[in-house]
Amino acid sequence: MDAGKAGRDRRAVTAARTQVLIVGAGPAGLLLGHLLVQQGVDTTVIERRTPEYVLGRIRAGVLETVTTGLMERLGLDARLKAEGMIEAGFNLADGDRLIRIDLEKLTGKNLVVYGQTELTRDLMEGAEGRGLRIIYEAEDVALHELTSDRPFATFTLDGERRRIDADFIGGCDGFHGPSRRAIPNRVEYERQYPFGWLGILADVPPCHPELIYASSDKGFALASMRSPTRSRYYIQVPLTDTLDEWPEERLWDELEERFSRRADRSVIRGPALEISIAPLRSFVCETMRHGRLFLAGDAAHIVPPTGAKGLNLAASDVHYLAEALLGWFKRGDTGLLDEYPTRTLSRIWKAERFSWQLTNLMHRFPDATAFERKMQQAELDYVALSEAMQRAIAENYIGLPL
Ligand code: RFL
Ligand code: PHB
Repeated sequence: MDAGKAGRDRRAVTAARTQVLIVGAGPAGLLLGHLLVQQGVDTTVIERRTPEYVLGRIRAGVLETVTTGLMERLGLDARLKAEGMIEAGFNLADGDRLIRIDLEKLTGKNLVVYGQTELTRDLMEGAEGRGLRIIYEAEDVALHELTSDRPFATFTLDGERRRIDADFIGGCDGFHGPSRRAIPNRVEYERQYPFGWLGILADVPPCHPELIYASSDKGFALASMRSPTRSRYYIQVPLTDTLDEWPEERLWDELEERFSRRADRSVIRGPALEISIAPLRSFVCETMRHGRLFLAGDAAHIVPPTGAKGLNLAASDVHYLAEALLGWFKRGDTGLLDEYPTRTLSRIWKAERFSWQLTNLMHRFPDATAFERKMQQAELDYVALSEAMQRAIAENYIGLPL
């Protein structure tokens, strides 16, 4: 069954009561939903968009063991195993120099390149057969009575106002969703960067077998991939730039320059399947719980994509949250629910630090002083010669243990 068909099946809208109501059918909401229904907890997901819209967003590409492990636990990893590309290492480029971070040698572990879109598709397509209810196109979601033991959500579907009562609500509705905003007096930390990433997806072979994060005088560039025949590239652009200013030829020219026009990273051009611009931000909402509402994923935190951590952090939140909710449903134990913010924030802040550090190291900041630029160069020189530095980068990049 295809994900689109499930999305429009109005018979899905039967529950006026569910044990866990999840807002948002991104990776966080879908992973949480599957982990709960697998253990017999009645769960409903409400999503504002259509399944096609959710699957049309091109985002993450690099999966840590925490994410692939959850897909394996759910038995939804057949395509991931068949099509995911193992990344044994990645590269930091600095002008002509290529510094290889050998993940397998330095940590004994590797990563998998598999698009967030494909992971989401696997989770969506697996939903109906496993009893995970997903209600798409739910508009104007509002959360109520969160500090009571009977929280509920209201929303509009096909022009009709509906209500679903629950024992708990999972706020998995991303950075712009209503869940975090429903928490009064929340404590938040934020840094905005003075640039964004312009991304292009194209059916051309990748310019290099491994990812390359490049620091160049014209700004940062990233070469990534989705398959041996599909490439994903990003360049740092000023926040004020719009897509109109980046016709495809200009973007390919820029990529060639930022990869130093070298034969060992020569970009192959092709028509774009998707082009988009995203701003870069670091953000943490430390108040991840309000009564019976629990936040997970981008609803609670954002990292700049340089460390490839966003989706993987969403997966680790969900790991902790599913464990805590199952403790309550199976044993009436509230301990892990109380500990959820502390347990998950400890991992979040370390991922925030790493993503911030790699962003600072590899990008050109418009207001950087000559001294700060020298510091970036000295740090890259140090990384190039020090195995200890490379190991520190590698152990963060593959993901710190849960
Ligand atoms: P999502 O994916 O934003 O999903 C939230 C869902 O909630 C829905 N929603 C609502 N539903 C109902 N009512 C409302 N009022 C709602 N408001 C919103 C939305 O429609 C959506 O379906 O959050 P989630 O699930 O927490 O997942 C987080 C990840 O998507 C995100 O962290 C990653 O994409 C970040 N990221 C990367 N992460 C990695 O781990 N590795 C990477 O390589 C990586 N690369 C990236 C990235 C993010 C990028 N962008 C565009 C910001 C590359 C880029 C360019
Ligand atoms: C991607 O392939 O989209 C990707 C890879 C690594 C990152 C960010 C995005 O750090």
